[in-house]
Amino acid sequence: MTDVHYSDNDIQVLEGLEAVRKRPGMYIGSTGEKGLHHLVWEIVDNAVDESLAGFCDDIEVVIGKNNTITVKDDGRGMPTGMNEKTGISTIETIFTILHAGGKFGGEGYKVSGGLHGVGASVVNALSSWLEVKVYRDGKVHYQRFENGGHPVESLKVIDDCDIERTGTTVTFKADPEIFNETTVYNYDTLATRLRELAFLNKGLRIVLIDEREDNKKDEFIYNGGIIEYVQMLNKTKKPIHEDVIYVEGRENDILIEVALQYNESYNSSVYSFTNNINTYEGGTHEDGVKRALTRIINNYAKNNKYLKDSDDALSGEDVREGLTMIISCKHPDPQFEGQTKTKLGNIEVRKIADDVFSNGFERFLLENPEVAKIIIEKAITASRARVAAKKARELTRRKSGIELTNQWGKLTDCSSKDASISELFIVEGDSAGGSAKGGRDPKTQAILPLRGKILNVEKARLDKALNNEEIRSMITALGTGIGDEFDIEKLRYHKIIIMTDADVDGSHIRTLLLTLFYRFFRPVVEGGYIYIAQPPLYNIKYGKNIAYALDDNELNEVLKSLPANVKPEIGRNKGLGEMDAHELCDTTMNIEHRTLIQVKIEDAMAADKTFEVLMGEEVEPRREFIEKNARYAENLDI
Ligand code: 0RA
Repeated sequence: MTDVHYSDNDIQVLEGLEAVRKRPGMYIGSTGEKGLHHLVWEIVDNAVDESLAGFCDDIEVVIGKNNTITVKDDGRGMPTGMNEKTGISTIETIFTILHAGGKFGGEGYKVSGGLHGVGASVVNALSSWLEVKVYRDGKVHYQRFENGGHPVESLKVIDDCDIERTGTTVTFKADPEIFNETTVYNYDTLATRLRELAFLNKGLRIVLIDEREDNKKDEFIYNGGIIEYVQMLNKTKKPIHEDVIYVEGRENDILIEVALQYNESYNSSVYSFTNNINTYEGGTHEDGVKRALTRIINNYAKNNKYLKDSDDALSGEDVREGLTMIISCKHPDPQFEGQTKTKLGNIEVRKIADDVFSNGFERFLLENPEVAKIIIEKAITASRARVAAKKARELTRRKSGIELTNQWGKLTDCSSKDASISELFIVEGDSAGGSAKGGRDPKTQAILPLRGKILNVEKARLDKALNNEEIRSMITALGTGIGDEFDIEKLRYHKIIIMTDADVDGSHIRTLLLTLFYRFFRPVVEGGYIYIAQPPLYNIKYGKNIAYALDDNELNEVLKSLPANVKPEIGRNKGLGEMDAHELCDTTMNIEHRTLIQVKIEDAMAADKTFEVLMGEEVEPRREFIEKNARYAENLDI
């Protein structure tokens, strides 16, 4: 560094960068893996800003063999002239003076001023070496820094290039003395964020190349921007309308973009961004859009008679059930607040986001009444389920002490308190309940009889079903609570066995129970705690013996296996209630002999759909369902 002349100004500069090396955590959060990747974001953000300014549409990030990082863009190229204030080149100023970067960007939206925002000089300070090349005016400008940001020599021209070619390339090597845990980059971490940046900046092409792994490469370019983002998020879900709804608008240089699509799930996935920064804590842009969504859906539902004036309004939660939504705001002067500085604070944005979204979304609903109907019906269902869940929660919460004992009067509990060996048989009907009580192992098997008929005659929706006392006693027996209070750790039985008759009524009750579990106790289903008992359909008597068969196949096998001269008598089991305790134990409950079917989440999901068909007012789909399930259709009257 003999050819570098230090002025007073330079001394100040180096003291600045020295401060960064002394307390790196203050600038990049940590010197662990997260801090290491932070260096990449600082440099990438500058390139994305150039894209936001409208001058760059191609960014390439290369992880070198030795864990160097190169970020190359095709923007205008950093300014190569002298800086009057510092007396050194603008490029050197950007890379050596703390917080200098932002002052050279001029007006416009910026990622770089936001969450990271410490600037290129911090990356330089924490690097063993850093090189910058700028392609501008037919020349290649170059400067190299070493040992935490010391210029090796001043900016110089090292080559000519095509006059058309412009852009900036920065390469650096994180200093292992600073990043003493690791200097190895994680491909997936980089890929995830770069993909996100590509979604948030439609048309911007971002390439990631890993030279450590045989030039492994990903290219991210989304001409549909956040519309494609929503499509990706919904890829593993089932959308309930085909097209993603997209709204955009601008007021006073503040740009709002919203993309949304509903899916069959019960969760809401709303993500918001400002200047490409994920505002995890939300803020005024998110508030404005959510407020507008609730208002517009309620207005539309009332105006189109989906809701009566006397009905309760749909809540924010109701209209966001199954919603996947991305909100992107671009703001020239964003104020980030909150614990992690990821909450947008600018108050004017609330109204702008509300105005932009409500105008666009209202128009969409008016122009697409079929989609509007699907969305509104989903929200109304959500609202009913919410009210029902609240009621059930209150009812199960209120029961305590004596009341609880009464409530559990129907439950014949097992003596074991160890959930892992305890089983709850949910049995249809009192008489089957009686047989089950007689045939159980009292240590591990609990019996809860349900009065099937009550459920069956009532073409009940779920909310009504939750008013049903039988179902409430089941909720209490499970022990988990419901809704916000749900706690899978409190589940009292690790096998919950639905034992219903092999007829339409039985199938109907099973469907209702599965739906109930799916909607309100999903972790119980996901945990594999729900089973279906398999009572035999046939009994085969021969001489003094009896055999059982689950279905026609088994029946044939049993018959084939019998000795030639016996004359078997084949009986069809009508219901669980007709089996005595001994029979029920032998065929359906005894761990040694029984067959259980473990319920998978897909089964419960299917039941949830079937529920609509079975419980709905329309006879035709119900008849169709029953015809398809002809095995059970014998005793049916519709
Ligand atoms: C300010 C002005 C100009 C370019 C840039 C910033 C710029 C910075 C970076 C950082 C990474 N890539 C970049 N590309 C451009 C140019 C202004 C002009 O052309 O007059």
